[in-house]
Amino acid sequence: MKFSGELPPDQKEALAAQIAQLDFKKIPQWIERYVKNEGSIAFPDHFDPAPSYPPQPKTAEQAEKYKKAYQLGEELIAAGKVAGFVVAGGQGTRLGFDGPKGDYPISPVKKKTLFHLFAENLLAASTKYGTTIPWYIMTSPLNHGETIEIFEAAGYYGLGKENVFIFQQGTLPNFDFDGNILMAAKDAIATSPDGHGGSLKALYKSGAIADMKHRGIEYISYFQVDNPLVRLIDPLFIGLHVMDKAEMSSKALIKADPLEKVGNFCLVDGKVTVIEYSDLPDEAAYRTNADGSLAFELGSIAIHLISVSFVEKLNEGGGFALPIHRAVKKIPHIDENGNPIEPEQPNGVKLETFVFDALPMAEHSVILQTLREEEFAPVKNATGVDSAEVTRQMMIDRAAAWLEQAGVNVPRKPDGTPDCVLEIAPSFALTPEDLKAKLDRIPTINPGDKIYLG
Ligand code: UD2
Repeated sequence: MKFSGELPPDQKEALAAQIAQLDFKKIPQWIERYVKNEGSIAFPDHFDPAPSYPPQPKTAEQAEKYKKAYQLGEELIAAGKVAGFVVAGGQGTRLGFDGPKGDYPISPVKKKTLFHLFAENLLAASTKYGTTIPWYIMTSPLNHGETIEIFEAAGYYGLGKENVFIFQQGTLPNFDFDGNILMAAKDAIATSPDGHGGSLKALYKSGAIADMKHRGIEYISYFQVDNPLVRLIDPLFIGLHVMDKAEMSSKALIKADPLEKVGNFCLVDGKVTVIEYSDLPDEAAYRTNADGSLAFELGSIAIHLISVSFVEKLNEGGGFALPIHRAVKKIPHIDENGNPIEPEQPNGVKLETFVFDALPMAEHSVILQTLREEEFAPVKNATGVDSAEVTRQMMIDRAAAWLEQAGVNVPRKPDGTPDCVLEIAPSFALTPEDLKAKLDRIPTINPGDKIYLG
């Protein structure tokens, strides 16, 4: 407030409004616990591996359940009870891409953006099931305006503006290590998005939940903006979630190695809980079962199904708060004389919440395993692991596998990778089964070909 005397009335007002948003009840505790100290989440005394459904049924009984679940899922989709929801408020710093990550061109042949692919996916599922699947998009002050511009320019990718609901998540103030709130400018507090956990509040506060209820939506298909392989609308997942009366469910992968940087699905006091890779003790990470598999083998890939009633229950019940996680960061700010500082070393703490921390608040929760090559290829880094190059190759690999399952010959190099560039548009096929129905439209694929099926 030191500079407020120098500010013109409108800026003074804007600053006052920002200050009024601060949670003065909680801030002193946060400063003590997470800013001045490293105090992380209370770690459970005892935790076990969480049970899950395998990608394919293992017994006749399970096969029967999967069949029923799939049918139920399809009925619920067709009845218009399912919406898509992407969290896209992150900064995407690691990718080094200037703009909202959803605008990153990713598809192997047509270079369609992530947003474009998700939109096509929802449009194709809407057509397949004879319904309208609306899309909810969470942004943050870092990218809200740009995201709207992208959707406007793209004509909402054919979904219809009325079926796309874009809203902003909340923010939390940034602190220096002494617990002072940093100022971004004389008229603005330094803040950052409150993490993807903020979605559970923002869905409610923004009116998205009210909009869903108005449309008759009961289930929210939650996914991250960085994963173009995600099966956005999955009848089996939806059906299992509903049959098991779950409130919030998750998809999981068998981890590639004990220390893979994904959250671990555990059971704490009978509740599904995600323990971050950085918090899982090495002993647990490396523990194996009698058959040699990892005891804690299920990694979280941030794909969830969330019941609308669960989000309502959390928000209406009062007292709903997710645990706070701290991140030490370089935070640009102004100093006490108003001079801008661009720190070269981490100089403060940002706070955020994670959506999976809501899992233990759910009465019931289902975990469905999926396969990495089918459903998980996040674009996170400019090069190397989880880079766009790796994601594109995984998109080609999955297309090749689907084509081969449909009986199409795909040329392969001596090392087994496809000797062609392939892209299957969601409008052409959402599943390998969809491809089988379109064999007459698939050309012969020769080595070196670039094939787009759309
Ligand atoms: C997340 C998970 C990790 C694993 C991985 C899969 C955490 C802490 N870890 O890792 O366990 O599942 O994803 O890819 O979540 N976002 C917002 N608002 C925010 C912050 C993030 O919308 O304030 C969105 C962001 O746009 C992105 C998603 O959340 O779609 C994940 O964010 P991230 O890239 O920071 O997550 P990451 O890679 O740390």
